[in-house]
Amino acid sequence: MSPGGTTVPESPESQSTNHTEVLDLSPSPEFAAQANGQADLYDAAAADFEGFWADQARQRLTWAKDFDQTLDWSGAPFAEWYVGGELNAAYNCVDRHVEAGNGDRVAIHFEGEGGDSRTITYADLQRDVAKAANALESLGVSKGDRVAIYLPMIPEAVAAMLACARIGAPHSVVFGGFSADALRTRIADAEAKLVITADGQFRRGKTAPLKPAVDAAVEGETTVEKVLVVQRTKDPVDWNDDRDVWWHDVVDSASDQHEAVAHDSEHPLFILYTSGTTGKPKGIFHTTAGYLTQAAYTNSVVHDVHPETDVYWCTADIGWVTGHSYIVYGPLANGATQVIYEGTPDTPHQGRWWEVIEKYKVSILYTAPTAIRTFMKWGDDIPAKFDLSSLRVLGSVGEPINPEAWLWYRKNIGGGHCPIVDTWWQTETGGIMISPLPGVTDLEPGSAQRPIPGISAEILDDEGNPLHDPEAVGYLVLTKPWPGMLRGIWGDEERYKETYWSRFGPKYYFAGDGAKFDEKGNIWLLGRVDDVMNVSGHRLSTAEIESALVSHPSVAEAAVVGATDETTGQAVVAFVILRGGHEDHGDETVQELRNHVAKEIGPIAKPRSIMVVSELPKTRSGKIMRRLLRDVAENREVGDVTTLADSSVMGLIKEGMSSGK
Ligand code: 6R9
Repeated sequence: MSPGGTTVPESPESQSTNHTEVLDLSPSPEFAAQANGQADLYDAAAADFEGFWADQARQRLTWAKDFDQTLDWSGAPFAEWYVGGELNAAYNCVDRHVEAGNGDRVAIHFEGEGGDSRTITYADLQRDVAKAANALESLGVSKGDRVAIYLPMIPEAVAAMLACARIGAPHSVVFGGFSADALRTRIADAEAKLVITADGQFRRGKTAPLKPAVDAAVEGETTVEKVLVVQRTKDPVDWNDDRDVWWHDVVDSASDQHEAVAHDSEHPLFILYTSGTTGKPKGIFHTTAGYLTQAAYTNSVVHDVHPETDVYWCTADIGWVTGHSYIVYGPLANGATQVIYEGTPDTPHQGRWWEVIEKYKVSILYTAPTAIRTFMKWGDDIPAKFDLSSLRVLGSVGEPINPEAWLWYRKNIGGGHCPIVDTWWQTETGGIMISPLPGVTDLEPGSAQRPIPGISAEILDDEGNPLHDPEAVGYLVLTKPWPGMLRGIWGDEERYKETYWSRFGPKYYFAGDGAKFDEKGNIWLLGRVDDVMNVSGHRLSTAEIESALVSHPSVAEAAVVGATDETTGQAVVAFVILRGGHEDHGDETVQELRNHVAKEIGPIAKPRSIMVVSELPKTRSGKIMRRLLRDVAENREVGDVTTLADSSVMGLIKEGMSSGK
């Protein structure tokens, strides 16, 4: 985060439209009456902050040993929540529901891309998790060991995560779309002892291999001792007898009885890598009790999950934090019934999601603006062919949802009546932080609105003064610790302090997002202020993609920016300088570099466009001025160039573009 040098994005014109004049966006009395989240929660949290969070933890979770202290902030910014307490996260997500007589309740309706499906009850899940935990222990995993998980969206991914949690072995889930190199770096940073993967996955009607990436990632010197492989596609795989073990050999034959020992409240639950401002991904780590409390609480009051009656579907991948908090830990802690879908939204047809909703009578849908904008593009007639009347709550996460997409979502998916919860949060926050409560809040399309009960936020100007004037754009900060907060960056205490708790001093958590209040006091999130992009709700760092580009033999220098994109929110646009002796072969060069990035990081990071340039705009201190490149990428008049070391550079770049070079 470049303090002082950050630019807060301007708020797009369209966001200011006042739609509430024409639409009634207050909760219906029927909805309000049955909602889990009631207005008195705000008062309770304001009156007694620690008491409020203590109640949430005790009411929502089952403890093996009660805690003595709700919050210890004496070592700030390192927090401890629920000090002295002990519990097991997997027991809370599975066993206790069976013990309460709900073993027959469906935990997971699994729907494969090709239409294969499996129904997993809580009793089934208990056996699956126990077996997996026994298998992991037989492979030498014990409390404190790290386990990397590189799996598609299949029920085994949930069982694997919960088995780790049960043992107390922090998991590090790596998104299945990441490359072997990305996986290798993450394995090395966490010093993972075991990797859980699959032979492959189904994508767009075809199989895509996963195991070769793991083979490459653990080749040579590695901390990994065993690779546990789920058979999903049955495609042939290379096999190392000393290292590789089939899931169906060791898990299926394991005992379905496994004792869930209690872990300390602050025992690490998982590490999840996310992009930072340098090329090195940050291992955000979360601990057990605080994280689980916040995941369960928010899933209840924000998504309004009623476990006895709702069918909930969060469309995120398990490799992102949304999949952790709102597929695995939150809904399962609450004993909810949910859908897990493996495939893409347009296979075998563009109505696939709506078909899934109709089939399972999904009542709560949680997805991302990028998906909604894609559906808008495909046309209203597609969802109109399906019965979506079971839906009663819609959610959005990952990036700002523009009012147009919000209104389309409400009308075409939500039947014109479902409340939409636009939920702002981060990998670091562990759970939802800013969002309407669906039974309480008068909705405002495009705004995440206000901190949920128990959470406090402010917007600061460059000097750290609170901004309350409507439309004044500043930086979002959180002003109090919260149970689900990250406990640090794995192995790097300094980076944790410096990244989150130094920009505005140690009292404020700096989120890295620009924000403003409107005249009604709603918070509008305006995108990242650092060098992190948000493509389809996925965080990518400019530095990481730049280093991938520069690792290609023909590239001397690269600068990457996120340009506004109608569908994906932002798109990766790269500017490269070729090395001497390497000619620009137009399309061919561009394609080669795009593929190179996909190979180095993953297809998600592939630049939408790459421009070959002769110079990059830099300040005198040599910092690339991405702001100016963003102007070019978004076809705008180039802004202030006075701090450039060489002010003619932008002219050269623009000229190169118009001549089609
Ligand atoms: C959960 C998740 C975090 C960043 C965050 C912000 C953006 C997420 C948003 C939103 C506006 C929302 N973001 N939700 N921006 N409105 N409702 O996405 O975590 O992958 O760590 O990304 O995503 O910029 O800082 P993560």
